[in-house]
Amino acid sequence: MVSAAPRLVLVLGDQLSPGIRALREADKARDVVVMAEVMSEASYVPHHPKKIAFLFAAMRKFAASLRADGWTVAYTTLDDPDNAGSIPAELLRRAEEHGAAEAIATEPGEWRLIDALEECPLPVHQFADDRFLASHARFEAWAKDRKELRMEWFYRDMRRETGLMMDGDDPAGGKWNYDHDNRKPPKGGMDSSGPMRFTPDETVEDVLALVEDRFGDSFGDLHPFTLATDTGQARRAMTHWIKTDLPQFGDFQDAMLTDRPFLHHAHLSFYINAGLLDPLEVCRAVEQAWKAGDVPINAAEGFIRQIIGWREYIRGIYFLQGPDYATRNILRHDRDLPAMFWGGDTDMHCIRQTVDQTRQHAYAHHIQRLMITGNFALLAGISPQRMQHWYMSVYADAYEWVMSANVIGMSQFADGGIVASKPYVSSGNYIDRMSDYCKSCAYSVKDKTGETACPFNLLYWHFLDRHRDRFENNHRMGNMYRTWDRMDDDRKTTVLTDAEAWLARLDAGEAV
Ligand code: FAD
Ligand code: DLZ
Ligand code: SF4
Repeated sequence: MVSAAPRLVLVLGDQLSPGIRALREADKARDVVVMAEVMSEASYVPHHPKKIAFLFAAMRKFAASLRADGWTVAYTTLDDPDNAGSIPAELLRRAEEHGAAEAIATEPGEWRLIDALEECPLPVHQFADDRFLASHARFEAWAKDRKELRMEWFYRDMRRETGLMMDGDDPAGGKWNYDHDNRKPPKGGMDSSGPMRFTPDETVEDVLALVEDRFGDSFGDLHPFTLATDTGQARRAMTHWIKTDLPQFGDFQDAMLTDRPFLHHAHLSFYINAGLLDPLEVCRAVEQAWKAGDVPINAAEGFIRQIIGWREYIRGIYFLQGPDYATRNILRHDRDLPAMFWGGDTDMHCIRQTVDQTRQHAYAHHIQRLMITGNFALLAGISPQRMQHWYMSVYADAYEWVMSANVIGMSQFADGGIVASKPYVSSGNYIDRMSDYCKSCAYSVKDKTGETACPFNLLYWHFLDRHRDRFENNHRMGNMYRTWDRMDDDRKTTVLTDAEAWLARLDAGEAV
């Protein structure tokens, strides 16, 4: 009997889950899994070297585990002389090598790559990525006919559908959302040992040498490299975090401290997004810790909401809104990204801390991304597309499906309010309340005008003033405009003049 030609089974660098759809659809005895380290993916933005090393090491280990499980795997390393340079080109090369006439894949998380697979001369069937709770159709059905796409309503549906922290039809503890308890400022003596660290094995060492050689000049420290690079390690990291930090996660979710990049955050997004951890598995483990009485309800609910609420919702918006979403810029902000985002000198301690940690760890926690770098960019009028490019480049958990609605929508309000009902902007007061940054800053958070005034204070009013037409009737911003309107005219003029002068220095490339 003549055996049928093999199909190629594409597994991308962020699809490292043994149960991924394309593998479930494939025939282990006949088909060939294709995995490839390619320059097109490694350089479409200047990724942080830690991100590249993390993904390549995890890809190599995943390929080894598939082989051990009986799959035929055609794996291409970046330095393979035959490497064709892109995912479609690698598929074509492998098709010729194995006599395959078609390929199957799990839908990638970026329109860019979905389109590239559609245009590939080899037919590639893309199956839905069912590692997410809400399919595209499910999210569309939820969004249809709604005037406002607020995350909270979507989240409640996901609670009901998963049964997570539910008491019959009601939320456990009687409330859907305990966010109110999750905004405590940092307190003295707060400590955490941080995420679990892993010593690089031989596979990781090989990848580190390659990445050092090819991407050593990009922004970001490759060493020390202590990330988990397989599911076993990622599960140990998760269990460690649930035991050591989850109990405090809720209370101090919004807090920021100098030289404490992780505080009580999970540091699990790298692993979940690459497929090493299943999001529902993480949520069930958290629910279990709460049921066992080891974790307070505000911590468990707060974390589960981030995963089945925010993470799913953010992806839903990206696919619902379509490929042009990432190009939106409703506020017409067009300022260049200042050098301080790439490590250039600045007197702003909060920015310096966030950028330094990002350089070291390819990580910053949510409030640093939203209320330090994001808040600053929005107030200063930096182009949202340049911001998205920066965030995509520097964070190891960044893929467009999760970055776009966070940056364009939540952080920069560039989608006109689909994700956020009002812009996430604040003066220095918020940062002072939620961190210890201002104590070590060259600027004074108490000063509202003058050379030493905190730039967030100046730019906050500048933002409100220049976007008055758009925001003054937003009922959540009325108080802000009333405060501004109560200031006497001379003071307003001084604030705006000082803000303009500060922005001029920024534009001139001064280390402000
Ligand atoms: P924790 O604070 O411990 O949160 C738990 C988990 O919830 C995270 O691991 C993550 O999987 C999920 N989560 C929480 N908030 C979000 C959210 N808004 N969107 C999606 N998932 C969420 N997250 C990414 O995974 N990739 C990104 O590229 C990304 N870019 C962001 C850009 C901006 C401007 C902002 C404001 C947020 C961004 N986030 C992104 C969301 C969030 O900041 C990170 O998920 C989080 O900091 C990861 O760290 P952690 O694992 O310690 O998370
Ligand atoms: C991010 C990334 C990088 C840096 N390199 C590769 C790669 O060489 N091969 C690969 O299959 N995937 C890589 N990835 C992940 C892809 O960019 C990701 O699959 C798409 O962005 C879709 O989410
Ligand atoms: Fe940041 Fe202003 Fe505080 Fe300095 S004073 S750390 S610039 S908020």
